Amino acid sequence: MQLEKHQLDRHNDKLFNGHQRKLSFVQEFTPECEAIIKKLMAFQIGIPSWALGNGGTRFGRFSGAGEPRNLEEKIEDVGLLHALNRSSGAISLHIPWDSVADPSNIRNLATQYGLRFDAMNSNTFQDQKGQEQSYKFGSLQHTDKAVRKQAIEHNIEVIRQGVALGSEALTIWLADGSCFPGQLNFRNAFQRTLESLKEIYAALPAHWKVFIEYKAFEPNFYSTTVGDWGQSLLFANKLGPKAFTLVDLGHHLPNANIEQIVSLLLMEEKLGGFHFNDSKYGDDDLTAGSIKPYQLFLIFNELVEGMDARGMDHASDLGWMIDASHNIKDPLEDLMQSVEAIMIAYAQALSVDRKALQLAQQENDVVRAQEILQQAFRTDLRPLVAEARFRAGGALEPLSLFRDLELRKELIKERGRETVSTGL
Ligand SMILES: [Mn+2]
Repeated sequence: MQLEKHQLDRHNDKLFNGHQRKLSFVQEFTPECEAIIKKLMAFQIGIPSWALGNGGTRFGRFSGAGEPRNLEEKIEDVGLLHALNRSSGAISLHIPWDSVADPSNIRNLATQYGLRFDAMNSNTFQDQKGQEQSYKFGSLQHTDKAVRKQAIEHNIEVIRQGVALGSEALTIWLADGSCFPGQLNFRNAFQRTLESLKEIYAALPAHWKVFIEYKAFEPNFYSTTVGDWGQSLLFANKLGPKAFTLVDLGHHLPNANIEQIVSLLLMEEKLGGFHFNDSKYGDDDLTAGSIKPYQLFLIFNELVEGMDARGMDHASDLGWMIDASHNIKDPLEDLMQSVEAIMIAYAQALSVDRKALQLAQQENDVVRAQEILQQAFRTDLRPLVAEARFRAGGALEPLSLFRDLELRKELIKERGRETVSTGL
């Protein structure tokens, strides 16, 4: 399904005057408005192919309706999102769930929707039908060389498929670890994992990156072989300049200071990618900004500060992606909320008075430092985000347009009620 221009125009015309009034108010008090709008327009957030259907929990799955049934329909959904918000111009695939028989067709389809292929994701956390070796006791860390070999070859196959689609990065998240004390020799597991990663690294094309994602616990509950940013950084440093750490917001122990982690990884030139979501207890994979919007802002504050310190391009030098799952909301509506929350946090971080903050830090003026950050956080910059969307050809209010046009109903008409997304 494609959004028609007249549908967008009618929506924007109706809201235009109200939007203008809100925008001029913000412009009056935010000196850097134009620069912020330009940066917002350039900023694109990758949408994972597995977030377009209802994921459920390990207790059950309540199927949504009109879910995409194959990769083509997933691309169609991301295309629809992007047409609405103009900030979701990339899709991230998961192999083997999205294995492609004809990559050039898929590539053309994505181009039609203005989408590129973000990082490719491998999967050695579950066994596939007909697979020779089992990942029950790990993949790249496994004690049996044959299992490791199978997992290495899978990752190399993912790179091969990614090359055909024009992707330029591989994300490796390992479920490897142990569930009980004594099960694993930590050092040996680390070394075996490193040896396996080296073989995958050697297969990367020259301009590719590999992202090593860490996670504190789950599905293993005693130890995880890439359990935190320190372990990921160890791997990335040992592998070489194309290897980076990937931060997934939900993959930390409670109350971890993620903004500090981000700041130091940027300093070390080893922050590669980001997975946005939100959580209250663990890897809850909730809508970005739904639980801790201030933390999201503080993370962006460090991202902007750290990237500017290195002269990095905000839009292209890191891989930005959502990694959430949807249990009770319409996946497309949920993704629109996540993208909006990310854009607001980014806009607010861009509006921080950096010079004043540096001065306050230098003079140990703690009160002033807090005031500067909270001034940015408490200023409603939604009109700037809407203006960026509008100028890029999107909708002033994507969510209301999605509802007004009853787009989910249309998708159900096309695809049916009882659909299950591949991989879910
Ligand atoms: Mn993730």
